[in-house]
Amino acid sequence: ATSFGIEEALQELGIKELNKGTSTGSNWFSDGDEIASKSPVNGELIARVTSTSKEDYEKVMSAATSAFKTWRTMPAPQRGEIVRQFGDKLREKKEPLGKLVSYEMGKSYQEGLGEVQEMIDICDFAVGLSRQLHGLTMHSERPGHRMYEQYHPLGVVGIISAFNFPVAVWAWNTALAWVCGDVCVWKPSEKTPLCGVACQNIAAEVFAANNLPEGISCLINGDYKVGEYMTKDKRVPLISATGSTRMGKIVAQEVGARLGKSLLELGGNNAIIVTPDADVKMTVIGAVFGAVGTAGQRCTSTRRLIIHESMYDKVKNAIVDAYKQLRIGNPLDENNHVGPLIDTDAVDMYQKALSQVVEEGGNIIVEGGVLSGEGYESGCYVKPAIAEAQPEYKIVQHETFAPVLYLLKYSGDVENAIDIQNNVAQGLSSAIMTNNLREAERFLSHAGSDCGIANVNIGTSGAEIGGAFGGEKETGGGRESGSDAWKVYMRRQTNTINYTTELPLAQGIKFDL
Ligand code: UN1
Repeated sequence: ATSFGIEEALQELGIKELNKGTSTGSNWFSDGDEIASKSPVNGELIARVTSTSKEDYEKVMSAATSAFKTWRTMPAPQRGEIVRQFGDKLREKKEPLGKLVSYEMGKSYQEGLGEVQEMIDICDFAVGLSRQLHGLTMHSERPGHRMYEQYHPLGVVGIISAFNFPVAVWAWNTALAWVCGDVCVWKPSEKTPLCGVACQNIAAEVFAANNLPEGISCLINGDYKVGEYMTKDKRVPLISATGSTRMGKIVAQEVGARLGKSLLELGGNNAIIVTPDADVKMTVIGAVFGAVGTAGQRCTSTRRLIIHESMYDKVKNAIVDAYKQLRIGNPLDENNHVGPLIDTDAVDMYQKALSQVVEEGGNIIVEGGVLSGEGYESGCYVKPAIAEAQPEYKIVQHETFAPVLYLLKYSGDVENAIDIQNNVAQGLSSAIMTNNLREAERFLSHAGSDCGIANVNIGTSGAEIGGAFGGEKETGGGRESGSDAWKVYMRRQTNTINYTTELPLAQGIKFDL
């Protein structure tokens, strides 16, 4: 861990050998078992973090609920000012934090920096938003009455995030929730706890400098059992959860059972449709980055290419050629394109997917495999693979969080491709490569893509923060980040005010006393 400036980065982020939550110095409490964070880059132990017991959780909740009382009464633009300062701190810490993301999670350093950039961008967005938490006014049907609506803070927002975007997804949620007047309790993935601690340290510094109460930002650590404290807790009106569909179904049921709100951002099975009018060069860039970027571990990763038969061989050859250029290795070394998978369990799932596609009749055209030897000691490095398959194969219908790309062929009209693309359980991201206006518009029409994200001449991954992010069907239906996604973090209230001396009833009802 002495190379690539990791030691310096850890030091700058306040990461110690054992990171222990206490009530002083940083806004988290935890005294439970230790979680070891091992880097998939080289298999080395980076540091340890204490997990949150039920008792610690109660301390966290009382810090959060009492902080809410102060925070909710602060004018939203002043809350925006705190988020502005947080964004500035992230600018200062961009390099060490990007490095930690890369080292703990395994994505390339460039992508680690990109993730911190998303955090900075959402802070800027939230600062502007802090002056735009608008409700509507409407005309009352009664004389001398005024009607309007306002948005009030919701309370404690629980955030459960995944390993693959260990810092950005928290920021999308927390930056918006903060300007909305909420306080947040965050459970990062137990696979990337140090990213959580680093962000918590940065946030704690900003809150302390502004004499704000402990508890606006809280951290809890552990596996799903710790997440369950929140999902079952009535004091948490909103749970925002990012992760697998399997996890999302459990969270939705637990939160739904108490009629809480959940914002779910779950699995994808994202496809790019390649039409007869596609620009092949652009298709290759979009598809290859989409399939192998972050080692295929984005929820927006490209899993399926649906290629028109007239273009099939051309596109296939171009992509196979592009895969030959890929350099797999240490993600901190900027010469490499593809880093490791998160852990050896992920490697197993990758291998199972490759054997399953063959069992189902698929044809592997770019061989996969686990790399070994110098530089690959962690056992987490795999070769991006490509298989020719059929849309209905079980494995093609399934989201495998690894760099496995399926080539599917369609013939005839673009409608046939849209059918294939929609005919999966998930509905996150989708794309079409075409220069044909009619095809593009059909893809975007009511009868087109059923996903939350639909792109033209862009791949499936790499969405900007300004749009609402999320998807339909088993992706969970939630929207995070830009547009009006902030509304889920607030409660809406309709207000009617009578400024007369009469009390007329609505709907013209007569009730004479
Ligand atoms: C995720 O994989 O959970 O659109 C989020 C993208 C990124 C976010 C992905 N901006 O690929």
